[in-house]
Amino acid sequence: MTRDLTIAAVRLTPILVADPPLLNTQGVHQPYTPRLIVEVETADGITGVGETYGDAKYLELARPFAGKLVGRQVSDLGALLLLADEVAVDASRVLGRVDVGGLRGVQTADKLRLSVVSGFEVACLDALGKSLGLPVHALLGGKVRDAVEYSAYLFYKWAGHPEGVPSEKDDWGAAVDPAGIVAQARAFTDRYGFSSFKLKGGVFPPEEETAAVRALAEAFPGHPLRLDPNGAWSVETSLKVAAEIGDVLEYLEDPALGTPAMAEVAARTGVPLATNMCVTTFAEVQEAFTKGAVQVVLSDHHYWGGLRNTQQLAAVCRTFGVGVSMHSNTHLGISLAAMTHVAATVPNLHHACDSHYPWQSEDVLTERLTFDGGRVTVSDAPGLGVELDRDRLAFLHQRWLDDDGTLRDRDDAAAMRVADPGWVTPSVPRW
Ligand code: GKR
Ligand code: MG
Repeated sequence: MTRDLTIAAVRLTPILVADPPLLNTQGVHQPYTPRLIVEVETADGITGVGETYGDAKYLELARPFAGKLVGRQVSDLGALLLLADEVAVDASRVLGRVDVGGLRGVQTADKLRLSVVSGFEVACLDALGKSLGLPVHALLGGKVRDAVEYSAYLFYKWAGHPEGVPSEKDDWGAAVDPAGIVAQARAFTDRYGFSSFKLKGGVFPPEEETAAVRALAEAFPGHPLRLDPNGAWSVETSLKVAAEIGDVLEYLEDPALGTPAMAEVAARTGVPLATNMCVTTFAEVQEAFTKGAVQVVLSDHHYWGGLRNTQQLAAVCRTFGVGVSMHSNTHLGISLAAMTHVAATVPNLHHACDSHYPWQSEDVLTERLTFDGGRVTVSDAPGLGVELDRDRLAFLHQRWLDDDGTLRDRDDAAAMRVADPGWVTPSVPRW
């Protein structure tokens, strides 16, 4: 049977999804966060789905990019990156080191484009897989494992968003001290079977966060633990923390900001350092690897430009003897499926991947992905193996339409100012 893989239509649906009040060094997650759902439809009527950041600056790029795709083949994946170069980036959208959507290193025009491309690449792979009757992992060369392990992503957290702020309730409770973090870890284990734990730090003074890690080590002896303050510490503080809790850490994630500082920390401790902040593009690899600044790179297929670039990053890491795993920001099931497919193909994946998914009570899928023993089973169904729930998509899009604009650009500092009007994102290093 001849298939027509021509892209006949592309649909972009910005949505707002509920997010609990998770604390980080910038502030707190706002009650609803923007995501963009991408649909690519072939001339044969097959639809592939993708997901990426949904803030205005991404949407502004995604719209002209979508126009350029119509008439091309869903199999034309290599061209996506070249096509993206044709889409102009408004320079005023390119921020400095701290990106409002999270902490992902230096924000450049290229990175903005790559984050947009990733949503389209995943949608094209999904459509291609469905057309050919092959799972996405097969299109990427085939899986080397049947399930992908994820870590419990622990956050300091309030019980709820500030009084009077429209939000969805969650049943995780508050976690603002070691006991709260251990209780949260237990809930993650009970609900999903996770056995490795990452704590988002940079929120409280380092001694409180090291106490939380110690408490986790006592509650879960021998389990892999990580602490990630998003570059909030000086080199000396990073070294102090490494000396205090290095014996129970699998790795310390972005303790200090930038490659030179990370290299200094790495030179003076035996605790492995991981990053999703100082190696976020291929251009940043050389300096970081030759200086020995990082021992594990946490790829994020969104800002690395998709699943194929993630595989290339894994090969570069393998070449240099650097570990690779996966970073996550707030995301839904389409992205979790995409992460799982690519992770399944990476031979040198030796650390559980990060995922925010358990924090997301809402999704756009007919069936949520599940964690069993902390793992997501790699789907062998055609494409990503997920199905869009159009009613949910419409509902979450309506929320986006109804928003007066305040939530459409994620801003954790602004969300924190609702509770603490004097809040400004601290300059780093904070401690
Ligand atoms: O969602 O608050 C958050 C995280 O801090 C996120 O923004 C980071 O990008 O999860 C990320 C990380 O590992 O640095
Ligand atoms: Mg991180």
